[in-house]
Amino acid sequence: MRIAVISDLHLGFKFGEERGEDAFRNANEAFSKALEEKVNLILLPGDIFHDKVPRPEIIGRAIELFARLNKIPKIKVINLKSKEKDEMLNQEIPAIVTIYGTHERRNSESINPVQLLEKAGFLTYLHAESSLIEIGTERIGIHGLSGVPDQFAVEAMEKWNPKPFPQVPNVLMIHQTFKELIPDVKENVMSYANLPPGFNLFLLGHIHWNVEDKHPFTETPIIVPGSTIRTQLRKIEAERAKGFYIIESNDNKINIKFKELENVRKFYYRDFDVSNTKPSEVITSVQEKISAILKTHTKKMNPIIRFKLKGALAEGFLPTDLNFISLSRKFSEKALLYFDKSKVQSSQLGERAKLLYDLKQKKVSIEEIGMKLLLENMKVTTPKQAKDVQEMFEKLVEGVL
Ligand SMILES: [Mn+2]
Repeated sequence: MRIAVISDLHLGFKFGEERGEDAFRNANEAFSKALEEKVNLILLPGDIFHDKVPRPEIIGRAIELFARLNKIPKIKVINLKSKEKDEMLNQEIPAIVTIYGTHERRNSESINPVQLLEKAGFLTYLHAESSLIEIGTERIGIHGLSGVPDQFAVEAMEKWNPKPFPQVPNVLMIHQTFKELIPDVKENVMSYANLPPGFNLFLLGHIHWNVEDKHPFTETPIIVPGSTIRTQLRKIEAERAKGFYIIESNDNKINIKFKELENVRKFYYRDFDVSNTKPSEVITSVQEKISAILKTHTKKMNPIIRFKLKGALAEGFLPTDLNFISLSRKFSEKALLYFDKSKVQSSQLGERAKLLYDLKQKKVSIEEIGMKLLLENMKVTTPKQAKDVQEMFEKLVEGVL
């Protein structure tokens, strides 16, 4: 049997903005390619939607998309198991099996958008459930744990404790943070070691870049298709292609291949060192870099260009002096520009610049700054004058004068 694994479609991401079509366009391309590949089953490891309560416009578009998949013949669920139940169903279901992700999870009394698509008959979702699926003469075990808050993921997996179905290939889908994939995460999250034994393949949603890995003990393949759309604009997202997987399972042997999406908006990521540079020089240099990128950019769709700026600006300048508004305007017809200034520092600041900087960082109150500037400008020389000015200022602040 042939299975497509498509993850993190994020339908509705930036809806109504220039990038608003990207999620739908990419999902559409992935679905078209999956249909061309004549897959028997599509697995979606979470985050079909970007929002847990999507607007009807987005749900409508999602329905149009999923209706295209009705062409795939129905499959049969033979057995459905969880902690609470073990049902022999022998029932036909759509050939789309999913879990819901972190972006879709709602409280247990509410209906999330993936459950809505299930009610509409487009797909089946699993939450701490194992399904024995039959397609033609072949069978496969599909096990799924929908997204849970990361701090409860280990516990949820232990409680569920899924067991592979005997004599068939078994695939487990999960949508969580793994410390092997996001090492800088602080909370106690899942690790590969928490994945249960006896499975042939692990399919991970949630991580937005493509990764192929192996379980450290069992060598079971761990596949992260990555999202079909770039949302976080991390450097790694610029380096990895967007796409999905085709899995072929024959006589317990599993063969995987990555299928790249071709019509994806290009994303360029640039590190930029601003050390000892004046803001005006930074702007000029960034502008040249944007022009150079655009010269080589041949695709019709405007690219995303993100600059990660770091270092200490020339003396006397503040990160806030770096203003890219005019650049964004200049290139607004040609590119989507993003500037990350969070790692820009100031070298020894002048006294006044430091005050303003501290104010912007909310380290000092506006009253403290006002007082300091007033004392400077009134050319106060004696402590008596200073006291008078201070009293007057305090009265002004309190609205007494
Ligand atoms: Mn996601």
